[in-house]
Amino acid sequence: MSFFVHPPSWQLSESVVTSETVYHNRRRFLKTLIGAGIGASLLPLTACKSSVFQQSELAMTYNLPALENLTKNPNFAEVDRPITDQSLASSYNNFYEFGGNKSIWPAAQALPTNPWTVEVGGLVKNPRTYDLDDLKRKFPLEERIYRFRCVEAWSMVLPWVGFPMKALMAEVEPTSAAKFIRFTSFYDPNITKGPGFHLGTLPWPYTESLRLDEMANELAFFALGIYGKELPKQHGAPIRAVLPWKYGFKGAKSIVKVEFVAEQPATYWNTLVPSEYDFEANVNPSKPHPRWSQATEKFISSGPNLSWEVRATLPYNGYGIYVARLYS
Ligand SMILES: Nc1nc2c(c(=O)[nH]1)N[C@H]1C(S)=C(S)[C@@H](COP(=O)(O)O)O[C@H]1N2
Ligand SMILES: [Mo]
Repeated sequence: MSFFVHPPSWQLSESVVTSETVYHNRRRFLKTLIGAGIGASLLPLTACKSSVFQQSELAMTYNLPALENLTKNPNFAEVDRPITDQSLASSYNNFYEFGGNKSIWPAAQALPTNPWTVEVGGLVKNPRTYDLDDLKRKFPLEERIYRFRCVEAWSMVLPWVGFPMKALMAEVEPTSAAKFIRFTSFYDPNITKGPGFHLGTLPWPYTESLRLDEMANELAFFALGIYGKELPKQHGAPIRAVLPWKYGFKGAKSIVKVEFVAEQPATYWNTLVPSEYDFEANVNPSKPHPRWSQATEKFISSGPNLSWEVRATLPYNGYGIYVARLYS
């Protein structure tokens, strides 16, 4: 049994990966991805459970300041399964800027998060650039316990802290021309050195997008924290998107820019492999990924030893009452 990883390295089309000037880098890239690919993704965690040193290093990455004045949103106070242990959630991540496997948490510590600004603009009446203090002052923080489902068919339950995206919309007031929102993740090729960074041909920076009516939905959330504290870097500090009815890749990490636009923008995974990562990406048990079924998922809950329970995948990841009407 194995988890699947997104970059179908051997399937990346030639046009994406080939450039004569980067021939050697390309070979290194493919080696990295294949080495980290299907079947091997469990190894790093099992290896790290035996190391007390690594566990304490890991715990330091989430020993962060608590977020103050947060309320627990009673509508999202629990789900039908336990919250995933933080030691697992913070050591089993996808953050390709820092590497092509699940064990990017040490590499991700290179992410510079202070100072940080988020530029919000495009088709809005009130464009604004927020720093983190502005965001915390402006938007009351709440905790929401959400199911989290990766397109690779593993899942967790995570206690996010943040604010609903619709609160930001109300602040900046999109114009009637705005139809989509685009999120852009932090990008600095000298720092984010994951697979493919040396290949100018991959569609960095990581971008994702929603329709405006999806963004206005109750569920769409910006997280500034998790487990009551600031976000660890591996989770996409200091601010990332959380969209629990969609596959995890829609939730861009370490957001530096939020733009309101008229046309559906290109996004990272959809540009790389459109047949595997569609724009909508709603969790759907009856729509298989081209390379695996989505009917069940591997729910990862308790650590530090990696183990999982096989569960049926829920349509819209269990959030149909909030969002199904957006797609009728
Ligand atoms: N910038 C950026 N955002 C990203 C990714 C990424 O590689 N880069 N991976 C996505 C994927 S595939 C998933 S499943 C989630 C993982 O979030 P987590 O590591 O906090 O659980 O982040 C998403 N956001
Ligand atoms: Mo994912």
